[in-house]
Amino acid sequence: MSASEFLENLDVITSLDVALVRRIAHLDMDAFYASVELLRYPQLKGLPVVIGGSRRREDSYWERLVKLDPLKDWKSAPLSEYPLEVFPRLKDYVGRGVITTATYAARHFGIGSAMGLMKAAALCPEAILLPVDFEEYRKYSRLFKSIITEIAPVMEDRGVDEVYIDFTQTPGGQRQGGLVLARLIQKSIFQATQLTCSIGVAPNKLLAKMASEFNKPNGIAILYEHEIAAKIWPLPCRKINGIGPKTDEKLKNLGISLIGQLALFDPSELIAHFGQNYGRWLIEAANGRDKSGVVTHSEPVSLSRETTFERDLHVTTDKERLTPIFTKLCEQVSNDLQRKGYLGRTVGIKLKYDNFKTVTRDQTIEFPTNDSKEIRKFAGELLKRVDLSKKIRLLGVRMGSLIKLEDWSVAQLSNTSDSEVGLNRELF
Ligand code: DCP
Ligand code: MG
Repeated sequence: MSASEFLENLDVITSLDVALVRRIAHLDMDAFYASVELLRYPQLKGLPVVIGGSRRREDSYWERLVKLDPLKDWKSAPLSEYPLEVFPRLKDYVGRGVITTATYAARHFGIGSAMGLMKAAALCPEAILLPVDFEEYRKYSRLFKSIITEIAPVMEDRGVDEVYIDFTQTPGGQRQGGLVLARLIQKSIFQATQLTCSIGVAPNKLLAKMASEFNKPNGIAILYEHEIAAKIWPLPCRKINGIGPKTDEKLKNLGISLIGQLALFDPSELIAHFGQNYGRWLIEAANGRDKSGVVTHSEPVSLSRETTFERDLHVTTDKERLTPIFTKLCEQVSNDLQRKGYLGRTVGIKLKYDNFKTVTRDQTIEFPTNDSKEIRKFAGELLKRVDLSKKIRLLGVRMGSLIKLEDWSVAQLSNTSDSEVGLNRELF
């Protein structure tokens, strides 16, 4: 190649990255439900606030507001003008509700997700309690995700407030380990929603998920492969996404509490305890290795509905209360399936007894369904397979082995014989 030809091609040559390093980001919104609530009640910023208990009702504060100032037209007043006195406090809560999330100010008191509201009240009685408003959270969830995909299109949706993003081929994704792109995304989300998030960028999803917690809230952490020993190994095993409380307990019994200890543990012993698949995965994970890709489109595996009762119920003495609850759960699952366009082939039930022990039962049915009566029938059969002598505090219904309605129609059609299909074609 001549010098002039070389110069002409220089643009092409420099734009070809010799070897793109795999860079994956995990983004997680900060105190998500609480932060969305604070958008409408900015007067609560900096205060301990927890979200949970009941669902939001438009008029829930009016009575108190009118008492406070009967002359003011509260219905047309902006929510940001509601005085602090009208918001309910944790100390006044009675019931079994749990916390979905808490502001960072409330977390300083030891309050966190999944904690009972009454337990939290003992830790911070003056904390403000706001009801949940899933519709609003879903709205902001869609909004922040759409902002991300405008900038970085390879995104995996992991639920209401978290996503994985493949930075590898995205402009800015390689610069400073992904810092440049992470900053741009963080800033763009804030500009559009006033919400903050935290981002971890690492060689894979497993490490990125851990890194996104490093500088929470409103932080970015960049992790390189050569830092695994220094930054990942000192962390407790539970920090690995995929190690739950039961595995953690078993690992502790083997004298393993930190990821580094797990990484250096005898692999054959781990496999002996946890089986081939999970044992090998534990070793890979502890060494920060994860090949899983960023999946841009995914289907739900199952759909379920469950409810915790205000007081524990007994199947025989509380039959009149339980039966409609059970039927309603089946109807809700059926509605969810229909709305999302799925049929399910596995019907499941879940019961939590008054001693908190949980049991599940399921059965695979011949023809997939989304019909509430059928689901009710099969779920009812499953109830006969569990111990109903004890009181229960939670009941749930689940449909698994989902298939898309249109896939099932196609499968049905291709299962029919040629002559029938031919006949159908002629008829239509
Ligand atoms: N959530 C819930 N029940 C739980 C945990 C979480 O309903 N046991 C809901 C409320 C959270 C949202 O899911 O706002 C996201 O969960 P996170 O674990 O990401 O928690 P947050 O976003 O609230 O806080 P963080 O800043 O720690 O991410
Ligand atoms: Mg979050």
